[in-house]
Amino acid sequence: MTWHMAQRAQRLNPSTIREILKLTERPGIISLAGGLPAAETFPVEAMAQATSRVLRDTPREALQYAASEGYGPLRKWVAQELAGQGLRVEAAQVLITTGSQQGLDLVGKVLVDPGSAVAVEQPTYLGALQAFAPYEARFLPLQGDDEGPLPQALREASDARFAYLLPNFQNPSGRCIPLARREALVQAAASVGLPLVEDNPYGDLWYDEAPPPPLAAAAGDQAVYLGSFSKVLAPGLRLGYLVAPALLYPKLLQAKQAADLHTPSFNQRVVHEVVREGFLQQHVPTIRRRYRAQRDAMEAAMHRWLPAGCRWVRPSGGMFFWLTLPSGLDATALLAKAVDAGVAYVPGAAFYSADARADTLRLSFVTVDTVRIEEGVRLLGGVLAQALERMPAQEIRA
Ligand code: N5F
Repeated sequence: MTWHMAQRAQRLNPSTIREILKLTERPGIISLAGGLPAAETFPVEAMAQATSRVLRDTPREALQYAASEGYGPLRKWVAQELAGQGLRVEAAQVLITTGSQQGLDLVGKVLVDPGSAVAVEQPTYLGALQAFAPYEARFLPLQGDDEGPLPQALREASDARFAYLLPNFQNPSGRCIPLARREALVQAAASVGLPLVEDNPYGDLWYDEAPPPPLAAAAGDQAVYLGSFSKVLAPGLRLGYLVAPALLYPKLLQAKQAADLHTPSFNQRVVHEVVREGFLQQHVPTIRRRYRAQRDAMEAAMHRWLPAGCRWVRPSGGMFFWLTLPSGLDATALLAKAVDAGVAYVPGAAFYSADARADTLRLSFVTVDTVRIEEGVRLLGGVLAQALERMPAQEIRA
């Protein structure tokens, strides 16, 4: 007997992040790789209290199968929360998902045919590439600059089923799209009828000032918006949501029914119990303070330990530094040496849909404390310096 695999199975690829996470489970490795929130920020006490209230007050409902759309009061809470960011939506447009990663998969399932073009930033979130690829998307790289994709690039992508954009503290580059560029992008997309899929797991993690309103606030029915509880509460809950126009909602819902019937109702009720009386208003600022200090510690360490020729832009939010190495250095090739030295990162190449740049890498500043950030960056600096020494002089073009 032979198993004959579907065409799409060929396009299922291992996540570079998940593969590296396995390596980093080795004792002693300082992982600056996965975007793992600092475990110290997980609201263990609030979760414990909410869990016992849910089990005391609504145990049977919480443990039963439930609606695919999600827990009503949580959907309402999400709609109210988004209104505060300028995105006016009905609770009926909110679909609770099993992490925003599932939202990406559902979007691919409903919107992508084999060969459909999907416009993506360069670099972009590799988990989105991983989600869209099995539906046989053809990626259309969007040209951009320091402020994000160029409006003209969106106009030229009018054939695409949608443009996948990360306006706030992009994974991996850290870049935040300024207001004027957002307006120009929404206008450009509207002028050619290009729908937008906006992914925003990091919007609450700002360290200097709150980001401008989401694209979906101006784009209305032309956008699908994805959000997550992973970075403000805990990723192990696997709780996210999407907001979709009425035309798309039923299909996304049916795609979700086929995938998992519904997101765990127990988790939804516990999280609603945690957030419903404003817990995040106190909690999120504590995360911001912590991550701001960690970002600053990482930047100081980078100035201290990285060899000349390394470049980065300080992110004003999110979780990542995006590093460009002196050219000639290959971050993918150097990863094994870095792990041997005791530090892990994600090579930048994984974040490109085409023309991957080998001289880039992503460092998370949120996962480990400032002492280990300093040590991790020192180790990385050592690996890079050694690689530079071994390189013939003519190959270094910093
Ligand atoms: O809501 P959730 O937890 O499913 O988050 C998925 C997600 C969606 N969109 C963007 C832009 C994201 O950055 C993420 C989460 N990405 C992390 C990362 O490191 O890039 C988490 C990956 C951790 C892992 O694969 O274990």
